[in-house]
Amino acid sequence: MIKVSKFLAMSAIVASALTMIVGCQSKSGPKKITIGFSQVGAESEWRTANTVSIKQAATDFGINLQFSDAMNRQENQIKAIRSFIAQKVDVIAFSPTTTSGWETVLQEAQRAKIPVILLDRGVDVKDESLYVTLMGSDFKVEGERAGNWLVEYMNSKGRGNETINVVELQGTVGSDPAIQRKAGFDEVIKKYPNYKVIRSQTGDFTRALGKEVMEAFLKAEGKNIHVLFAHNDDMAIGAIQAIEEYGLKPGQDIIIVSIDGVKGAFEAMIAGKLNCTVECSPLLGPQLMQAAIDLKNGKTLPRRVLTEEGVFPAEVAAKEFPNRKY
Ligand code: GZL
Repeated sequence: MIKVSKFLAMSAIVASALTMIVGCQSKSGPKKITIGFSQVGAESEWRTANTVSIKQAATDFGINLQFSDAMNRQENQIKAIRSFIAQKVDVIAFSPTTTSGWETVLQEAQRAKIPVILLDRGVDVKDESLYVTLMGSDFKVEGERAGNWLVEYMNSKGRGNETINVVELQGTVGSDPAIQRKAGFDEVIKKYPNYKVIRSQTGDFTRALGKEVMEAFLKAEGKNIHVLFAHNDDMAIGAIQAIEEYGLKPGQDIIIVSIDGVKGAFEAMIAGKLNCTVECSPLLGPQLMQAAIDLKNGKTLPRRVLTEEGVFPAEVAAKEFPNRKY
């Protein structure tokens, strides 16, 4: 015979368990997936468009997004990832500021059994099980495309055998795109002994620093500069201002090729101040959200999800501009 007090205690336990189960289901259906995302910062038009894509996709897919802006500092990203672990989010995703220094915090995420998705940029880790997938562009191919476009363009202008002095505005030091874009561009032009990178320095992917470094290049080299290769459009746009203030014509006296394909680049090409932009799409939000849902449904993700991209020379800029989504 169960005593009344014991029966009441057991029913209280059952009732609270049922409340918890019902609570987990919540009133509006199954529990929402929560993604913790650490963004690099807001350094460029590309990055802004990438953030918009991620936030909009979270809304469209019904995902609870915990978004953190690292202001271009790795230590802020590490702090954010630790906070996502403490919050027990379902998935951690981030675009790493730089390629190195991630093992410790990614091991903490692995121990917490939280899957990690790399969006946009990659990392250098020995243990590749520390992340589930890398979704984004092939930056080395982008660098090769910039180099190949330049060689073909100069040949088309009858300048293929001239001495071609190139100045290079590199992206953020140690970042995946800066390392890979430089490698891809160098691989192409090393086949042509008349092409030489005479100055190369980081502009940190920003317009302001791109302008400042281009001013220094012009001061040192002046009309000895034939070409500017910028790792992103924002630095190219900053450099265009420096070239004009120096008294030269960007796009004519100095041929300019850059990467990203943002609206500002198309406007500069239509104005005749930029000669080519190599596309690098920031519109990665929907595929990130779908990947998180697939992970939670137990699906296996491919280790690498590449973005299909094109090359846009100035000749097509006006026609293409209305189609641009970022
Ligand atoms: C590339 C991305 C780069 C862009 C820059 O995928 O990581 O960072 O090229 C941005 O504009 O700052």
